[in-house]
Amino acid sequence: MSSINYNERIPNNVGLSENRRLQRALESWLPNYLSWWDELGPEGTQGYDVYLRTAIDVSTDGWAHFDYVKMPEYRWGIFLNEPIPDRKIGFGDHKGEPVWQDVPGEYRSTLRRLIVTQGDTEPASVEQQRLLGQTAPSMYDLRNLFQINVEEGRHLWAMVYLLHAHFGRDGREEAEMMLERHSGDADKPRILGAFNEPTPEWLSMFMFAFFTDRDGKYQLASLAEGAFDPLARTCQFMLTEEAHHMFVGESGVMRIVKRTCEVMDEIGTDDSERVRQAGAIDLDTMQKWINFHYSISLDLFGQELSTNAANYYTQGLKGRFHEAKIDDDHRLVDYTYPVLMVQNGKIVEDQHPALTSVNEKLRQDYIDDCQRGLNRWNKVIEKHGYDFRFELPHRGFHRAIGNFSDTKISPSGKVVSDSEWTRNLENWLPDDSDHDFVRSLMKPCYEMGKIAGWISPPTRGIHGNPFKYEYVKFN
Ligand code: BYC
Repeated sequence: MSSINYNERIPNNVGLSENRRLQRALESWLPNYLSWWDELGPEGTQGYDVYLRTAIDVSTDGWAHFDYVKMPEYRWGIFLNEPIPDRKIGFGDHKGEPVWQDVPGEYRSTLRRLIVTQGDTEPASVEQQRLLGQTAPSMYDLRNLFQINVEEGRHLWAMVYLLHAHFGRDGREEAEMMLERHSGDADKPRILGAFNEPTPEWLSMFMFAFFTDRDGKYQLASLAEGAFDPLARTCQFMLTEEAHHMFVGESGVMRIVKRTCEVMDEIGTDDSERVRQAGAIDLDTMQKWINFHYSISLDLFGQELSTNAANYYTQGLKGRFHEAKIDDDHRLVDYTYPVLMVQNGKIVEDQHPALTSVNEKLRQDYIDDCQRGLNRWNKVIEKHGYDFRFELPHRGFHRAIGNFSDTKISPSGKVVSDSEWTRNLENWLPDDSDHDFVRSLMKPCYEMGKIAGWISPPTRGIHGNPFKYEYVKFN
């Protein structure tokens, strides 16, 4: 492991300067990346100086260095966590063997595919969020958006490095394709469904950061368990950055809830229409956003029963969340797992081989984590004395992938007819008028220390600074 060399064009702790060929290949990808950032990164922000955290070291304090940076000049680098000496494979057929530093030939295409799928989501999210810089509710939020954007860009670098370093010519071609597919593009869309949905306003931004980034946490944690050590170490490092993205999501929604409750207190009613007239986002509307973002994020875990997932596990490529903490044989050949299915118009629970159910197990871990966040939001409502509580819809609601994709399920988990679905849709998911309303609130508020009326300020600022701080210099 070499230390980070910041004088290089591409800062890294992978000894890039000792591998001229790889260094040249990545340096020739850099201008393509920068023109992609220019074209599809945050719109109109090239000259802004942003108070950003940049990784300068992978040690606990070294990755949190703060300074003003113009985003196109951000030091997108390649950072892997330190190797764990004598690390052994923790699950599957190769359990107990040393981890791999190179890609075994027989798993090459599967690993490449996993890395490409992971990598594809990173620039996708930047594309989805590219217009949000025009309507942030405060300078603090604007800065957080840009922090997330540059880190997603760095996560793309992380995957592109692996492709270049370990997959030869087809890896380089895949790296090119990462910049050719675009979110929502009819001809060349991003690979996974949720990454082709627009993120047109800040309620969606916070929900995306809470629900969809959290899928990132669980997928990265599963890949971090894997036998291919460079991927595992890369994912470990990405997870440290991911935590801040989820914080932005959870605290963002929390601040909206708080503001809404304050407005309800002020006007003396929780009537949705009145709340909207008072310029806040009513809780019913927020529930619809939860229903949407949660359900499309559930799809990101793949099918409940997946031979792909079973193979990834058996081959040691992708484990379960916190694999080592689970008390079983880590091979799963003789285990079963409960999975919900639709049979004869009813939802029933069946036991299935645990191996083919690993996607579902991961989804369950994710659901439990989401529920904890909702409980925290609900506490705010409870504190203000209102009866309303947010709920996660049933896992079968509004699904496009897996067991429920052909059946209409209500948020409460009832199988419903097509006509019942259509009749209730406007109560369950955002419709045009909801979108119009939320968009109507989106006015930029960029005066230092000021904030839009539909969200409350954060309890603290960034890196010990107050909320009233010049987080972005517009120049
Ligand atoms: N959309 O056997 P199955 C993040 C496809 S987010 C479209 O269940 P598998 C981030 C599937 O590809 C984390 N297609 O699949 C967050 C397969 O295709 P083929 C991203 C889908 O492989 C915010 C077929 O359906 N990381 O980091 O077990 C901001 C059969 O499905 C979808 C990863 O995803 C879908 N939603 O599971 C920035 C980790 N779901 O074989 C970043 C890497 C499934 O028929 N990826 N399909 O052509 C994986 O581990 C797996 O590919 C999946 C799918 C878990 C996604």
